[in-house]
Amino acid sequence: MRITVVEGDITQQDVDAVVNAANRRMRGGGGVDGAIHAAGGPEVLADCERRFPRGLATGDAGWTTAGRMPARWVIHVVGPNRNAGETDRGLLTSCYRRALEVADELGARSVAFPLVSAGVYGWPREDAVDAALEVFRSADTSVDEARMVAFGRSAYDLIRSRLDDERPPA
Ligand code: AR6
Repeated sequence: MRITVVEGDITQQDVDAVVNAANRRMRGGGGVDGAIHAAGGPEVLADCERRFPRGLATGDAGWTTAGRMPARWVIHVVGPNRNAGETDRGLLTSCYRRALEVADELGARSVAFPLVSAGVYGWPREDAVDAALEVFRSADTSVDEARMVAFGRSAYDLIRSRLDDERPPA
């Protein structure tokens, strides 16, 4: 699996699936969740209500339509809310692992990821990047491209530097 990095808005990515940093209620919210529901339109919320009547557990993933976005599916994950005392890093790596499993079930080959939990949920950004990279590096999946979408220049530079750090010298 190739790991790529772009700076931009996840809702505009031309990939099979975009990952949403949702919450347990699965009825939309702020941050990337708000942007995905706004760009995808009301079909995304309607599909959330249909597929997740009782919401989703922290660390888990599930899919809906992407509505009006270029992608075909949204893979929703619920990251740990560090600000509410959810400090178990395994819950964060679980989001990425489960997202790739759902992508494989769907047959999605390209998947765009935000930095789950690194916004409102307060996970330190550098460790949020490393958690994603750890899972991507060791994943057994049919996904060809994991695209990390950096929201802003400083996130882009951080992800690039963590990626380059991990690469052994030639
Ligand atoms: N494209 C890519 N990345 C984005 C975008 C975007 N359009 N918008 C924000 N980010 P957050 P969380 C980045 O807060 O910490 C919501 O209210 C952002 O810079 O969206 O998992 C949900 O409903 C940050 O790096 O998600 C939940 O209640 C990253 O996406 C809660 O927030 C994640 O920030 C989830 O909090």
